[in-house]
Amino acid sequence: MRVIDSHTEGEPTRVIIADGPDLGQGPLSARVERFREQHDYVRRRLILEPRGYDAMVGALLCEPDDKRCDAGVIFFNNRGYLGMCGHGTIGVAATLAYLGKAPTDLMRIETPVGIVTASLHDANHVTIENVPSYCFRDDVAVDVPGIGVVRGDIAWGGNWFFLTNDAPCDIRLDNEAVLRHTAMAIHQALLTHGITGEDGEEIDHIELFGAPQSSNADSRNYVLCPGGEYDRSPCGTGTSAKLACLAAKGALNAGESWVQESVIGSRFTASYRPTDDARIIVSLTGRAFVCADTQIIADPNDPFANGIA
Ligand code: PYC
Repeated sequence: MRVIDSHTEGEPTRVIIADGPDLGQGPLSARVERFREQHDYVRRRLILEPRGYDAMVGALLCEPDDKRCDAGVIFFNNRGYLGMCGHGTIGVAATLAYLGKAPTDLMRIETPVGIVTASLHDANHVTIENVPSYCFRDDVAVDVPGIGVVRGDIAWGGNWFFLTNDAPCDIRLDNEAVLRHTAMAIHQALLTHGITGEDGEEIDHIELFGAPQSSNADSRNYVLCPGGEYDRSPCGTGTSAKLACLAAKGALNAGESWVQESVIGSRFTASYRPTDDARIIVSLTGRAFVCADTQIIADPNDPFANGIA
């Protein structure tokens, strides 16, 4: 397999551009199931050590089912498969630009949870428009063992998020161990108490907010992803979920700009427009940089060819 690695505001994306698994045709949601059942070793080979590492997100480009789209994409990580991935979509756009294959106008990309668009301003700056986002429940109290009651909102931004301002410390990289412990405990408490997204879906991303460190940002976040790693970028789907909650509370108007800082200080600039059915479409801009163009080798005698499980 040939893969191109990039990072979007610090968060890695590994795009398979040749010799990936053939998942056939049909809806992307069905193709994800085929990936999971028949080719999961590809996910493990690319993402787990020794060829990958836990923060990495993979992307398989495929034929779209919806012929209005330029491409389809399935995102995956160290735990499994993601509905959408904002930083990953920016990484895919920068990768296509590196390969000289990016459409000059708007790219329409099909994901298992809906269609997104990406437009390149140059080789690195990309604006994406996400799937519709919404706040599902606000001000939910969760009793977290060892921490106490934590209050937050539940929102969809292409993945399910629990968003809380009850961070135990400043959102800084040198507090990462405490932030991770808190977010993991909240995730476990949500599971224990059966608190879910719509239709019983697992809330698998936890987002802690605090004050920004730069004067021209609005907020700083720490996002725990499924699989236990934190997002180095401000998380595209997490920023979308944040804007859905701000919009629901009347705290941000359509078209107003929101600058979301990540725990490492990188940033996305976002805004939204409303839809007819009380959801919002978030548009966000960030930078991605290609950092490797690699041939993945799996020696048949290598006991860790499919990752260290
Ligand atoms: O940017 O949406 C995102 C994302 C999800 C998981 C990691 N990054």
